[in-house]
Amino acid sequence: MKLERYLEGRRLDVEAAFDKLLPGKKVLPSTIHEAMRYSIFVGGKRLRPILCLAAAEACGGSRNKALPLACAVECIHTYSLIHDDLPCMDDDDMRRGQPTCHKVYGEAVGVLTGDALQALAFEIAAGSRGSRRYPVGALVRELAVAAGSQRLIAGQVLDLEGERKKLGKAQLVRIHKNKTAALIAASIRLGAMSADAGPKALERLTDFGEALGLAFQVIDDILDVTRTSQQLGKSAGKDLKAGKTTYPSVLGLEKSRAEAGRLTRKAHRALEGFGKDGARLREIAVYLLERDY
Ligand code: GRG
Repeated sequence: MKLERYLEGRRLDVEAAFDKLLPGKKVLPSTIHEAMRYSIFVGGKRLRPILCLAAAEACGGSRNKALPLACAVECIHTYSLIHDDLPCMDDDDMRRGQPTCHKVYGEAVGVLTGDALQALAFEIAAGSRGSRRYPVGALVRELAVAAGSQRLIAGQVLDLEGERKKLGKAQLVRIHKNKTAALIAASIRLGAMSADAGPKALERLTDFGEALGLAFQVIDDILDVTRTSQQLGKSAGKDLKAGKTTYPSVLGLEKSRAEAGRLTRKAHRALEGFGKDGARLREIAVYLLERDY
């Protein structure tokens, strides 16, 4: 199957699952459930859930079994975007091509929508099926660690503290390993864990996820300076305005592109032991390297 069709098919699977997992719009209090549905369904590439499903397949597992975990990761991601867009953080009006959650529902409901999606992520993960090596508690823990104060939140704190300071490449990498790569790697690991991946396969996929996550962020930084807000569906040129150190500001555009290529090759090398089973993940890495939104 062509990659575009695969991505579209998996996106639809994830969205159909969400329709069942999210409380209905009319469930009281309806404001919060409407805002949760708005934020999930407004758009998004569904990269993390798709990677979770593709990793399960690469390990010989079933997509259906991994689907709740894929949705749980997307809940954490969407909550982080909602909170990141709040006036006390990056203060943004546009996300996924539409007004941000707090612009539509107000700041207080924006905070609560993020909170509710985070709680829902754990509810969904707790209701998923574990495998022989990884009982459901291990899956919930995996998600909690990736979303917690030493990974996703750590990245956000370091990012905020780094504003208007000149950071070096090592500090930049530290931010993005936590802010971006940790959740991407966890998405992949969760898919593999649901498929009962052996320790070696899980280690390889962790290396793949970490390299891919960093490559994804380098490209994100490049697009922030080379694309318009309309093309991105979020405010472009934002990093510069916020006084943030980025890959292009440290390395320049040319070297940043080379860095993204280097990281993608590193991700590919991690997949070598998978042979044909790793083909989809390999293809997704190339697609992300070449993306223009
Ligand atoms: C506020 C707890 C908290 C964390 C914030 C994820 C994050 C940390 C902030 C969001 C802003 C940002 C630029 C994060 C880096 C990760 C990233 C590139 C997110 C955008 O992910 P995409 O492009 O978004 O996959 P879609 O909308 O396609 O899902």
